[in-house]
Amino acid sequence: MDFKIVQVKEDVLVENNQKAKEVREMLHKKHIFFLNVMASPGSGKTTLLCNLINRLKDKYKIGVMEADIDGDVDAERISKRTGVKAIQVHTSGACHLTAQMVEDATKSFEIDDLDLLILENIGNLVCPAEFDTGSNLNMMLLSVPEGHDKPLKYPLMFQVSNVAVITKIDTLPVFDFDFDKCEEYIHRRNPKAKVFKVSALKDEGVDELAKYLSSLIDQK
Ligand SMILES: Nc1nc2c(ncn2[C@@H]2O[C@H](COP(=O)(O)OP(=O)(O)O)[C@@H](O)[C@H]2O)c(=O)[nH]1
Ligand SMILES: [Mg+2]
Ligand SMILES: [Zn+2]
Repeated sequence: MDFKIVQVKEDVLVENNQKAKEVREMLHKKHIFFLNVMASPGSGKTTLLCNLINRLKDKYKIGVMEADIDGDVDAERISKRTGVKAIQVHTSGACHLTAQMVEDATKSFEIDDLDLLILENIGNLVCPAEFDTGSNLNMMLLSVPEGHDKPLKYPLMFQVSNVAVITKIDTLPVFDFDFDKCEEYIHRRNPKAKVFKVSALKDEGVDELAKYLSSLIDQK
């Protein structure tokens, strides 16, 4: 019984990896950089994305996919605050996005016109890490209120993320968050991960992150 469940899950992941490869190749041919943003609910994904997009939108044509189980609030927030096209992708109950869902969603854009495609994945530190979306860069966010121990508890999320952004650093005075420990735990999972510290609300550290992303997008 248990073996059967494991086997089905493996098959699903193999199929998803294949589709992710196709998505990556399709976007590569069109010179589109695809950024996948993952984190828990409320860690500041949409707020940071609005701030980043406003810094990048003059240089790049950007499209945003907002994934949620239900509701359109984040796509509306992005469109209102940045003016870029944002679409809402509903997962019909699923707590992660598959590469097939990404491929379907890209059809809502004039895809050939884009330089940068951004996905705000479902708020969840577990299964989005298992499902390759076809992205060029996985950027995960960990907010100060969540605590510095999260890389110890959610190893795969930190392992598959090229960039870890510690968000809401303006709240440091009221939390016992230890940056050095956090960075050490992140690097235990992925020694190559780049770590940034930002407050999207107070506009701290976002410029540095935008410049780093820009340097990667320019290489496409
Ligand atoms: N203090 C502080 N709050 C923030 C910051 N970024 C986001 N928030 C707040 O955190 C809450 C969740 O933010 P949101 O961007 O919707 O998170 P998401 O669910 O990950 O997309 C909102 O009330 C934001 O105003 C930040 O840098 N500092
Ligand atoms: Mg959001
Ligand atoms: Zn899931």
